[in-house]
Amino acid sequence: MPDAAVAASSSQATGGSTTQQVDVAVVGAGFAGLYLLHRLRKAGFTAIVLDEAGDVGGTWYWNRYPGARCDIQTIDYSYTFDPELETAWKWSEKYATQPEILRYLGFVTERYDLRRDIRFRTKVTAANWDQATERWQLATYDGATISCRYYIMATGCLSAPKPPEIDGVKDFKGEVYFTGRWPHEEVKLAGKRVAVIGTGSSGIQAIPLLADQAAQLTVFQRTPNFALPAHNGPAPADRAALLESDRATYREQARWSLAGVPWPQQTVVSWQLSDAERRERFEQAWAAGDLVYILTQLWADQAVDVDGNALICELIREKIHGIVKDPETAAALSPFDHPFGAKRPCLDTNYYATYNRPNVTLVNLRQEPIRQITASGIATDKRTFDIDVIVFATGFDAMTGAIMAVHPITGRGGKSLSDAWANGPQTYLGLTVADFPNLFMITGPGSPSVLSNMAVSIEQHADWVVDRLVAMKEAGFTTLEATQTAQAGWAQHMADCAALTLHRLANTWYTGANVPGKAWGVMPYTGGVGPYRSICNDVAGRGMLGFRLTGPNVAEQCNDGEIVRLQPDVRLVLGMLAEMNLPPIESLGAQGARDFLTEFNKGRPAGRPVGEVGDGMLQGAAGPLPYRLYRPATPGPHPIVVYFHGGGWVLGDEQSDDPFCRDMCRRTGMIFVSVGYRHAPEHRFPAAAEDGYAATRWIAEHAADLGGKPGPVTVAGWSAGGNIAAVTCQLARDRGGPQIAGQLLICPVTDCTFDRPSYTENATGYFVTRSLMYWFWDIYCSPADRTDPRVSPLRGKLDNLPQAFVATCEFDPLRDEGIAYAEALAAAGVPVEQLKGRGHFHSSLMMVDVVITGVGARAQMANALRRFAGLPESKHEGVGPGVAAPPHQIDAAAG
Ligand code: NA7
Repeated sequence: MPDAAVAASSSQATGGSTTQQVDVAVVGAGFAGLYLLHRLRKAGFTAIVLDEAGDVGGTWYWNRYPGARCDIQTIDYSYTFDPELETAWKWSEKYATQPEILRYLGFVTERYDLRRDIRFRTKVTAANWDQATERWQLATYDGATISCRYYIMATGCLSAPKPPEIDGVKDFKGEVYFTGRWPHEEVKLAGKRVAVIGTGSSGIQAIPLLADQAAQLTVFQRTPNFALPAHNGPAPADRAALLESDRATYREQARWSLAGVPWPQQTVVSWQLSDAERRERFEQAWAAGDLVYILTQLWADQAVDVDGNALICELIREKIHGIVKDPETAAALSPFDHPFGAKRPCLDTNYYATYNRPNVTLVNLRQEPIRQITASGIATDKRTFDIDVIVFATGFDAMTGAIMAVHPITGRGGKSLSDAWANGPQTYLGLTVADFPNLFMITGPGSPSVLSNMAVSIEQHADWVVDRLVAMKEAGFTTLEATQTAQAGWAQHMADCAALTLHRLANTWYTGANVPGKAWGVMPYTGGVGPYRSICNDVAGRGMLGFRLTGPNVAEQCNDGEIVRLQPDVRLVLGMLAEMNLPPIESLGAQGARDFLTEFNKGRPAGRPVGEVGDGMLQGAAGPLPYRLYRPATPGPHPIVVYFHGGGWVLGDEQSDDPFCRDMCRRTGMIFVSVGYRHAPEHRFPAAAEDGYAATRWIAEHAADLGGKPGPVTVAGWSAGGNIAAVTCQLARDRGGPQIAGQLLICPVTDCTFDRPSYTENATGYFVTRSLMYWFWDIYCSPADRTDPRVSPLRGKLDNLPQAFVATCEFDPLRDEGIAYAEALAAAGVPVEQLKGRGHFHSSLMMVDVVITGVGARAQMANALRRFAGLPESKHEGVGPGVAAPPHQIDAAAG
């Protein structure tokens, strides 16, 4: 039915009962549902909001337990769509209590006259897409039905409490409460023996207040959690002043930040700071009482690197031991099994100190699991506790629970959402699901949601959805549906993002691990609020990429594809480079380009410490050359890797790939000698190649003097350095040594033709451009010399060369010539392993601690080097993100 006709008859009789007809039905009257209703109405849609609760508030309607507060500062945890609303409401505390937040949502409801389109005490029980009318039919608990063009689930991420999964709950004769379904009337605990099961945010907020009231409080803890003091009070003056000074800018920065709160991105890495400096930063964060601050502002590697993270864990454990007097209790409260931030940390008020009270006991379920709940209390493996009241703070079936609570949701062709999500939620952008036309989720799985300030994420989603509905209406489309390609691409991008973080190392409700039988996977989008916003905008800007749109009088539109094919950190790096609007490197001249590279390298994180870094001179083909040597901290002598830096035979020096050399030195336990070979245009072909060969010979001859292991050396190089390494192997074979044990070629230049597809596909946009490569070639080598194997090793004789490991990157003009070289080596009988960096660009594998998704590839390259040198492989780190598959052996061609 066309929408105009629907609007004309808002209700229709069907089989004796009445079906309400609206453009849009929204489930949930919390933060999201209220704002959606406001926006939908303003955009001219008829809309209704349905909620099981008796009033507005969503999660804040249900979670009334003592101590319930938000744990994002309230000045950030607010609507921002209307500046007048912002000034009309004043929060009384840094972290508002549940009653105050509920009052705020009530205030918003009245201010925008929302109540008249909200149906309370209306539980939606089923939703069915009717292909014939292209409308959703919603069934409700009381029998009323709703027909809508668009169905939006604003059901919240933490609104379906999970059952306690403990035997005997029904036998208990005392009082039982769930934090997520706390009664409206006062719960009297004075004089009672109270048990709390669960020490997540809810338990940790409630426990100090329950301890105040109860005669005896026994806390049953399965997993200790990290909690930080909230230091609640008035909003901190500095944050409030920042907001007041320029509200619009503050809000805009929040929208583009990582977590939805405007804090800058931290750039200093932990190993650049002394113990004292790290402690100072930590103390400042502890005093700030702000989760987003401590999660993002200590050091840049805290959320992505196990070692950087462990430093924080240790400092927090120290705090716990400082507060809790009984050492055994302090130890039991100290988190041990997950990185800080991988499980939702908590903000508390007097939580740890509560365990110093005489009426509070902690039961460590890791040592004595609960056996069962009995009529009179709780029995563990070791003891029984007589209890009058049990408070379950056992959490939620997060992210998907409230969506799946409407059951069944049936999409195109009768497909049910529970079947579609049997192996975990599959979405496009966390907003839509393939095969479920016109269904939207607000902050659904696959969006930043619970890893962000929900207020910011909710507004972004609601705006995006309503803007799309308006655009569709204007263009005459009536249905919208994500494609399978787009959805699969999003799943890949989600996995790439998650692999960057430490969330994979914790069993939490983020991953579904808290619900028995639930599929495991990091459900929220971990790539950050700002990047996510730009992706959503990109989808719209690129003709609704990944969506199929249809309408009665318009041609179907489907601009299919994946919205992000780059690794997430590569996307950020390239985005930053694009924003810098740099002139093409080739326009700077050779010296200008060298200066640029020096400046550019100053901005990268300092490489990690190795045993020793020293400089020296070696003998090149036509005179002395500088080198830089990286020695492992382990006892030597170590096998030697001769390394050639990148830079198109024009740029760079023995120090310019410093972070990479350090990283590989640490990973391999081998000496890296980075060679400062001569550059063009001062020294054109074959100077660099001849230097490479001469330097390798010199290093092999002087291995013992360098503290290395005499015998065969290994060569490695990136880009033009990869070219030199490959050429060196050919020259060493033909000129009687030195002996080379193996060659690691990273994105190497191997040939002088530029007609392979990667040169066209990646001609621009990925930093190393086709035109830059032309420029390098022109400076280094005249056309007449280009087929010489000393610059185009692909044209050389390839048999009897050392075993090789060839790494290439997907978005690199040099990709295909690297692959061609690997294949040609294999065809010549050389053992070759190939690694194809999916979603990576030419510099990815060099950008240590920046392109973190390159870590898996670096681990594999390091193992290859160790193998070449006859060392045992170090512990395999698994297939890192951005690596299509474990490197595969190319079978040597028969004969
Ligand atoms: P959480 O964070 O999921 O915490 C639930 C707690 O309950 C957690 O400590 C669980 O231990 C514990 N739990 C769950 N089931 C059991 C059983 N069967 N036995 C013992 N202990 C159990 O939920 P919250 O309500 O506290 O917080 C949810 C979010 O709301 C919070 O992160 C904020 O974002 C707001 P486990 O860790 O699983 O071992």
